[in-house]
Amino acid sequence: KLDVVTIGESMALFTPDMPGKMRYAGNFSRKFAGAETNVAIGLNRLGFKAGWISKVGADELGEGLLSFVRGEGVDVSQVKRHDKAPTGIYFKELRHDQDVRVYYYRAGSAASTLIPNDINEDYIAKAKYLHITGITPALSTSCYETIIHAIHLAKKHHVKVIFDPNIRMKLWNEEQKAKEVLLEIAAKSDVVLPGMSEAKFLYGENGSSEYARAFLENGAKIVILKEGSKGAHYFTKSESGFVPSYKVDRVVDPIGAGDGFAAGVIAGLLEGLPLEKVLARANAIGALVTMVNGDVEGLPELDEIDRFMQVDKEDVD
Ligand code: KDG
Repeated sequence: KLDVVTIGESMALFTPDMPGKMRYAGNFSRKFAGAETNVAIGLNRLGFKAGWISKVGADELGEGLLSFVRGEGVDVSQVKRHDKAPTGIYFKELRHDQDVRVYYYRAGSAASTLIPNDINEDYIAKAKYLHITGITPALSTSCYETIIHAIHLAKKHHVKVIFDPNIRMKLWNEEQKAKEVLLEIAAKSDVVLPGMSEAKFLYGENGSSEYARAFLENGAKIVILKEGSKGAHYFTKSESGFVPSYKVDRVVDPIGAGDGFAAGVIAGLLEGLPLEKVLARANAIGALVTMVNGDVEGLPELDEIDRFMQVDKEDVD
């Protein structure tokens, strides 16, 4: 039985071995990543069972990706292979530690051909949470339909929906469409995890409590507003608070921190922790992910999180 099911595209990820402009890079490290599998892998490290619904190309990178995700303890029984469309690729350019860029080579990829029929109802029905990001509905119309269908199935079977808007403007053709779709999904979700800039994109310039009220009125039960390295706010109808994050001396690679954070939130909610504690741990995971190159390589186990939180406390004292 699964704790969490997630749906989306993962890709082969190439990172130049040296910082600087990628045009000069001759040597790359090949990794694998994608927001949804980042979360699933994060959950596995925390002791939970996650399953991933997707498509990969019937190609070498697809086989590598499948082995990798399976090797990280995620159930890949619902991942199909596409004969014609390839596995997507993305590049991560670390110009320097404050300037990290991504380049996608994923248009027409296998995962972008996902259709509602690819979803097995029983698979979703067995989970406690369905994790959705705003990346998948941006990939194609059929991906959007697949996400809406999956959410419908989750609701039918009382599976909670957790939504991370993960706005990637490079994937959307029109801002207005992005807003509409992301708000539609947020309205159907139990927990939403927007960053402050995402809240601003969706609702215009405002303060954190105004954003929270807007998301709660739109239908969410728990709103977690992320302020990156500063920390995160939580809001429900009856409680709210802010939980500061942890000090990171040198950010090596910030990409994937939000996914680590999301894995921490889901794990904490599954354990029934109070929101204050849920966010403290999610913040710690986010911080730990930024200290390591790669989206998932820095995802911690529980004992590593405890040690990190303890050291940070001693620093403050
Ligand atoms: O959150 C990290 C993701 O952005 C990264 O893994 C790549 O899935 C990816 C995407 O679509 O940007």
